[in-house]
Amino acid sequence: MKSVIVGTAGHIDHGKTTLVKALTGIDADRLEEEKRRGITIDLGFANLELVSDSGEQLRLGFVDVPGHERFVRNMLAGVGGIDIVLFVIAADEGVKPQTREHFEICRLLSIPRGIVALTKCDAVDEDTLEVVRLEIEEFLRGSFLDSARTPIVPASAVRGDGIEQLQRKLARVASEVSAKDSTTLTRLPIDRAFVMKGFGTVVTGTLIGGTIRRDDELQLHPARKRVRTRGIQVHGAATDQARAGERTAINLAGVTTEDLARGMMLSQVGTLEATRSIDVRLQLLAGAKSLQHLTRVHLHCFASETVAQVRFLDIKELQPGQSALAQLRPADPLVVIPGDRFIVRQFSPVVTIGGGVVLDSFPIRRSGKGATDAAAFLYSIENAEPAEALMLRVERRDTEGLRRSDAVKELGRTPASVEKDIARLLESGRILSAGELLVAKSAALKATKDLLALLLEFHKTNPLVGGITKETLRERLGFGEQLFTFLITQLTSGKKIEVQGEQIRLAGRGVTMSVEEERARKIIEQAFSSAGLKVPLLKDVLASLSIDRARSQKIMTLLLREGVLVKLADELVFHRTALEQLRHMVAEEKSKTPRIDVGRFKDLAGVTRKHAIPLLEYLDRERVTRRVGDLREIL
Ligand SMILES: Nc1nc2c(ncn2[C@@H]2O[C@H](COP(=O)(O)OP(=O)(O)OP(=O)(O)O)[C@@H](O)[C@H]2O)c(=O)[nH]1
Ligand SMILES: [Mg+2]
Repeated sequence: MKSVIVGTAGHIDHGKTTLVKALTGIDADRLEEEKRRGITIDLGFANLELVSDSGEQLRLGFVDVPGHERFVRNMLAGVGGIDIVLFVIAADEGVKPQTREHFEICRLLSIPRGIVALTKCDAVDEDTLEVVRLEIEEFLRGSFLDSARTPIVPASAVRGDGIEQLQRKLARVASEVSAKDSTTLTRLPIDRAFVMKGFGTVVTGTLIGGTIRRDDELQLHPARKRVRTRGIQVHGAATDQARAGERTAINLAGVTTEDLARGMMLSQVGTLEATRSIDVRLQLLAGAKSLQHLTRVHLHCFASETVAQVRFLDIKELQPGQSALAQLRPADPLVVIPGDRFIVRQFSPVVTIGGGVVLDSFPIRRSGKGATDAAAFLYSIENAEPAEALMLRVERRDTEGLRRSDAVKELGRTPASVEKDIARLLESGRILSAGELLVAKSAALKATKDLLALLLEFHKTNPLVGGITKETLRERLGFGEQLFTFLITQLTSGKKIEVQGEQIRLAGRGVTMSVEEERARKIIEQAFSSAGLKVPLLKDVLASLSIDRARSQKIMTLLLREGVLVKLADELVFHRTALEQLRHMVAEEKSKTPRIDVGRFKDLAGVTRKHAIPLLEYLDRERVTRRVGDLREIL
């Protein structure tokens, strides 16, 4: 069955609640205070099942809103998820201030369709009714409620006029609007939270996307809490699942009402996140004052309400009736996805001044020139098709790449549907997949070029070094682990580079050694590493080799450049591990005595005086020790 949400709108006392009751039989004023004062204060709910002319079964959920100007914020909490507005204007009063304000709100929220009910027609004569009808037609001309597609239905709750006709028109419009999609990401903006005797914690809201089933785990935002769906009611009846477009009540486990409030959001686990900066297109109403950069406003999105600062991207001030790109910085984090609509109200006095559409709920940090790039990105993403929007988001990350989970979070779409677009872009070769990371082909090519250029440069300046270590190369390029590993794997299999242990070199470059030379290198290294600090003479080690002097010199130079061996004096060479151990030993000695003399050092290191002096001088240079007269202070 198709489910559609109908919201009332209109000035105070124009007969919204009375009309909902006449249509559904349900009194949506549920608070004692509402009944006593005869006005609506907070949202009320009702439901009705209808059959369209073509036989389609329709389930209408009604959200009845207050008309009082002081309760517009409550009206805003309910109007966010509606598909059809039942726009109520009393025949005896015509267009009044909240008729205008509610109309602007519905227009800014881009509510697709509506029906105009001209209520209290029993209170006026035929001529007056006709005059009011003309006034309303004039007021709505050219808008989404233009009389060409939106019927104006005269009604009287007292006499019962127009009620059946309204039901028929509602059924027609409801069958024409596109239903909310229950295959999208699940989101339930919470508009009420309370304890129900015998059940526990219950929240209600209009399910604006996806499906919720019994026993589902859901994420509560912005509290970052996991909750479980213990029971579900749709339109007051228990059910196993709620689908997008349904007024939904959920009995939650794992949370108490203290943790809950209107404006919070339930979503599918592990997909969405609340954000503190949102890039938007902001539209200012023609009747508003111009809006300055950095002004604070009240921001309403679905059931949430917070204060936010407005930062324009490419202008200083927004003129009435104009729109511009802006970044909103809400005081409280909220969950929004591209395409979501919002309303802004002046900070004080509080009146509706505009609204707009979310373009990017996770903008990339920027300053200075970056602001222009951000504006360019938003202009291009504003009207992009879904797959193209993904492409633009991958591109803007350049060599940093976009993680798949971030793509889901940024696009606000299900992992499955994002994967479909990823598959298409991968197939067309426009993006590459490096594990979790998506990188634009152009960025990957640039990264490859940079990597090869850096390697070439390295070989030129280090002719005697076999290659650069992986970590050094990655750090110099500033690439993330995943992209780097991906490029190295690609370039290795493409025989552009060679990897040996931790070293990378351009194919065919670097220092190449014969088998004999390799063996000699190992012998030298081994001789010094096993000797510890009691090192042999360099000339003795070299003499033991089966290769000539020129070649052994080359190997020595290599070992010294790579830092495997360290030369402290002409014939005095140590292995780096021996020196590292010495440093530790000396550092530990500090706990026993802050200063040592040469004698103590000789004992400690187990070396002769001949070696002790160069070693101590080395430690001085390395700032492990400092010479103080005949002693060494351990630093
Ligand atoms: N004569 C007449 N009176 C009506 C009609 N509809 C509503 N009323 C009366 O108008 C008053 C206000 O009606 P409500 O339905 O509470 O108006 P509302 O638009 O819901 O008001 P708020 O929710 O406070 O904005 C009540 O006294 C109703 O009895 C109608 O068709 N004819
Ligand atoms: Mg009411």
